[in-house]
Formats: sequence, structure tokens, C-alpha cells
Amino acid sequence: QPVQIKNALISVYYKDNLEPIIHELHRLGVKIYSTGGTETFIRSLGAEVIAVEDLTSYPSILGGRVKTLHPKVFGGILGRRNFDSDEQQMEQYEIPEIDLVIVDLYPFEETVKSGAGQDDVIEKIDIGGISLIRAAAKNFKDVVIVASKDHYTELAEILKTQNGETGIEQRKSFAQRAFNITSHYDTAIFEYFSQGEQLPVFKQSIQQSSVLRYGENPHQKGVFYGNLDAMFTKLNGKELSYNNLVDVDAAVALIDEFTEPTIAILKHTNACGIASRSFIKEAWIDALACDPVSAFGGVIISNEEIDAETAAEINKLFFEVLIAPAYTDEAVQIFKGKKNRIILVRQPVELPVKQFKTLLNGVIEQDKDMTVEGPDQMRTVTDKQPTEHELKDLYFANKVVKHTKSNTIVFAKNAQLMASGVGQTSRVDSLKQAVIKAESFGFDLKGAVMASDAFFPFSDCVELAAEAGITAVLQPGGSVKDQDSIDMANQKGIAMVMTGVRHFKH
Ligand code: 93A
Repeated sequence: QPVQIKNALISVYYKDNLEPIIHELHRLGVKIYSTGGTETFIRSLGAEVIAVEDLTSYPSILGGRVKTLHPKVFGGILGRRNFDSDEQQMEQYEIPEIDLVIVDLYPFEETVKSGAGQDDVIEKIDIGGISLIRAAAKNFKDVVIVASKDHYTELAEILKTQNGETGIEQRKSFAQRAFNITSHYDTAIFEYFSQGEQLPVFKQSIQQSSVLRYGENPHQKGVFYGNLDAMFTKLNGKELSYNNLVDVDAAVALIDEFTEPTIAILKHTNACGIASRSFIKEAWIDALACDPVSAFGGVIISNEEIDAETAAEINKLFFEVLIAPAYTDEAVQIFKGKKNRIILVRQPVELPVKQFKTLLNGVIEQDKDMTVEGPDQMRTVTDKQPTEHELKDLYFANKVVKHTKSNTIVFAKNAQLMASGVGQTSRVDSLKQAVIKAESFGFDLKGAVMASDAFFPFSDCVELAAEAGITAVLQPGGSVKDQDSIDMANQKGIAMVMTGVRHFKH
């Protein structure tokens, strides 16, 4: 049924472009009810307007939080026309039939984007306006709802060409768009309240899943939740396994620390080889040299395109997964010869900044470890200063130590990992392990640097390191016995820096 507009309620944040509508409503003799600022604006155009306060017999209260929230307003919108009991009650309580509602909500999203403080943002959560929209949209059979400044022009045109009449399809279309606006508005509020607490957002983002061959072991079932196709394009090989995924995740996190051409080889999430060089082929050769025994069956990651020459070298090794931002066509052909080797092109996808893990009967969440201290944050605590070259190697070693299982000791020289001791229950055992490994692969530790993920509880680590040939040491500091380690470094004539930042990884 066509509905002739007789009474309108207008409450809008953006008053611009309202003029043609007011002009038409005035011409059609429509009675206009309006809230504070909107009322003033309409009056300034020379049109007649009734303050909503005169309808409700209430002033706008609580700093404007309650302006339109009143049965006389909502009754006028929600009352069913040609519905006996509704009509009776509207008459009894002197409620006017409101058949056009124009609302433009408080700009919540814009206020958030402007960087406003919490109090300002909260005041921009529109309550009355959103209720007006929902009420009018619910009663679209009798009411026209214009729920955004974007629809002003359309309404003005309808008023002009249809002389204040609207068809049911038009009103339904306005109602549909109105509910789109209110749901979008509430989603924006939900996201604002979810800031810093990403679990709800995270839950929404993992709607996709794929069943894995098995979990960590063949008797365990496994599923991956997320969108792997967005992260990687697979050029060759079988499906990624559960353990592959865990290693690939560690590989991606590690390689993202480096800007110069770098290759890392990982086993069980720890780097068993990594080197930064001017050319990617050299990076590969020196990464492999670190521990060619552990590299067997590992996950390899490069931050540079893999060319044919490098591919030919890498292909000599049996590996599980290779990840790079790109490959030359020839390189791809080389890898395709072996059908089980998984070759992935990494796509530039932004990763979450939070981590979750189930434990006990719940989940723990934390920020990812996003910082790594460079030379500027290294405070020399010994008589001897590290050289420029040692500082660079300390920075390199600090990046590796951060991504290696605690307790960790990392030895590096010339932007190459010499050896590491990983996941030991005492730091000195990690150090001993690193010394043995470095020696077994023929590395001379003279002039190499050492990084530790956490402080030294005693001076023994520094002593053993100096005896192995280490000339500069990096550690966060913070032990009650820091001075013992500093004294030992001075006694041995080596340099030590403290960063103040621990990098445990369990
Ligand atoms: O603070 S509110 O949530 N309380 C209300 O009762 C209410 N009624 C309308 N905000 C309310 N409005 C909003 O006021 C409208 O959505 C519109 O954005 C604004 C218009 O106020 P004024 O006409 O005073 O400029």
C-alpha cells in the first residue's frame, strides 16, 4: 500500500544536504519533530519544526544520552496502522503516527580512527539513533526509514516525484539498508572492544580448516585451522604435515628478522644453519656448512629469489620443505625432479601479532616477541668495547637466539651461525653443547661472538666461552650475580654487552 507521509522525525549528525528534504517536507505540509541540533538547523532554514521535548514533555537529559528514548517517540514509530488495539492505545496516550524517520548516527568509526580517547569514543556509541532506525525498519510496512546521510538525495527525489507517497518495495529496500547500517555499526563497536584481545577476531579468521595426515605422531589426529593457500603457493611436493607446519612457522618468524640475502635451515623449530651473504647461493653454502648433518630432512627458508645455480646446490641435500619469495623457472624445473620435496612461494600476508596455546583447561594468549635489540640498545659493561664487526655479529646472533628454544647459547662469526646449544635445562650445558658442535664441524671460534637468550646465573658460561675463543658476549643482564660475569669477562679480556631484554622461547 502506498503510505502518505504526514509526520516525520529527523535526528541527524550530518546536517549538510538536508535542505532539499526539508524543502519538500515543508511543501507537502509534513509535521517535523526533531532533536536539539537538528531542530536548530531546520529552524534556520525557515521551516516549522516541533522539538521532540515538546512531544515527550521531557528535556534532553544526561548530556544528550537520553533524547528520543520515550514511548511517545517509539510508540509513534512502532504502532501498527489499521491494527485496532495499537490504534486505540496510540489515541489513548496521544501518540502521533510517525511515518518517516531520518537518522544519521553518531560517527563512531570516524571517532575511533581519529585516535580519540576512550571517553570520547564511548560517547559516540549512538543508542537512541540506532533504536530509532531499528524500530522504523521493523515497521517498514508503515514507516520510511532513511538511516544514513548517503540516502538523503534519494529521499528528496522520492518526496519530489511521488508527492510524499512511498510504495512498500521502496520502504522495504530502505529497511534492508537500515539493518545493514545498524549491524555494521555494532560490528565496529565489537571490534573496538576487542582491541588488544584478539581471540574473538582470531576465532572469526580461522573459519577454514584442513585435515592433516596426522598430528605430531602417526597415532595422533591433526587439523590445521586457517588459510594456507593465502600464505603459500605450492609449486611441488606432497601435503604439509603437522610437523612441517610447526617448522615452517618457526622458519618464517626467523627469516623475517633479516633484510640482507639470508638462508636458514631449521630442524624441530631451531636453526641448525643460517648465514647472511651478498648473494643467495653463498648464503646457502654457508648455512649448510654450519651443521650439514642436522640439515638432512630440514626446512629451508630464503628471503631472496632462488635461481638455478642455488637450486642445483640445494637439491644435493635431502630436505622436506623449501620456502622462498620467488623462484626462477629453471630453479622450479630442478626441484620438480623430486616429487616429495615441498616447494613453497611465500605470499606477502600480514600475520597475527598474538599467540595462543591451549593448556590445562584453558588457553593462554600473549603478544608475539616482536623486538630484537640492535647495536643502539647494547650497553657495554666491560672494559673492552666490542668492535664494529663484533657488534654486527652480536646483532646477528641475537636475532637467532630469539628464535631458538631456551636455554640457548648461539655462536656466530661473519654473519654465519657457528653452532648453538638449544633447549637444555642448564645454560652451561647449552654452551658446552655449542662448543662441541662448533669443533666437530671444524669451526675456529677465535673471534666469534656469543649470544644468550637470558642472563648468566654464574660466571662459568663467560669463562668457558672465553676459553673456547669467544671475544664478545651478548646477554640481557638482570642476574644478582651479573657482576661476577662482568668480572670474568674483564679478567679474560673479552667484551660483553647487555640488552635488558630477555628472549625466552619454550
Ligand atoms: O545519545 S543518544 O544515543 N540518545 C538518544 O536518545 C538519541 N536520539 C537521537 N543519541 C541520540 N540520537 C542521535 O543524536 C542521532 O542518531 C543523531 O546522530 C544525533 C542528532 O542530535 P542533534 O539533533 O542534537 O544534533
